[in-house]
Amino acid sequence: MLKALIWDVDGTLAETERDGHLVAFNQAFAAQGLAWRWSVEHYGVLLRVTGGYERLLLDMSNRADAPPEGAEREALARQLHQAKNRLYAEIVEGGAFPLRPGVARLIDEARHAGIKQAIATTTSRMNVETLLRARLGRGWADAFPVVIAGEDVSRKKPDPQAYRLAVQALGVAPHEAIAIEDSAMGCRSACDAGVPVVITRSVYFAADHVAGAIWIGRDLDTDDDGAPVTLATLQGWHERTTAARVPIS
Ligand code: XBP
Ligand code: MG
Repeated sequence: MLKALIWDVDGTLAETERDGHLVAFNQAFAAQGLAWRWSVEHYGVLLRVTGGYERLLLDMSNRADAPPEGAEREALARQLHQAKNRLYAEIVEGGAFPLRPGVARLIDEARHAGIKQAIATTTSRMNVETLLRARLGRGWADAFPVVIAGEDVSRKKPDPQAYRLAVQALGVAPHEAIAIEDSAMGCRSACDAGVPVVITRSVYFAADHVAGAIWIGRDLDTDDDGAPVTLATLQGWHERTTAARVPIS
């Protein structure tokens, strides 16, 4: 039986990467007096590394004008990352982008049906809170009693730690939940924790090869037959998957 939904944030709830984090990174570079600018394409390459701080370090490792590897580089990355998150909050609060199709409806439906919900993300906690408060209103935390964010794990996705912590905090078995993700790395994280995964493809991972998901779609608005993806749809996919795993004696 489906008891919980565990939501990824970036790319899944909204197109936060292209329309939020990328814009904010470039604003942070400008505010710091740096001539660095990341294009939409370059950011797509950097997204292979999860975590904004880690992404900054990766980019700096390929720049001749970055501080040398070590304490100075790390301090600059930390400073830029904090500035980026402040600027990201301004962009989100300015209403620049909406939740993706079907997301608000499913969150609401699950909430009213008593299905537990959690967040499992590599992004920073303040980014989650800002986005959910801005898009769902002050009562957002009633729908999400469990939030596992980047600061809560020692190993970010694709490591399964975030999903392991989420199911533990929800008090459900991994197979009693569904993870909703947009990327192959997120899918691997949930799958390795034993949580069945539904993929709603985001702009950056539209053509990614994703292994192990129970459903892969363009968004959560409609299923393969053009019908709305409802809680009942998720329950049907979940039942089919878990039934298939029961050994026939
Ligand atoms: C996506 C990420 C994050 C964001 C930026 O997380 O990898 O790093 O790009 O957020 P998910 P931070 O898809 O798991 O939500 O700068 O706070 O890391
Ligand atoms: Mg994501």
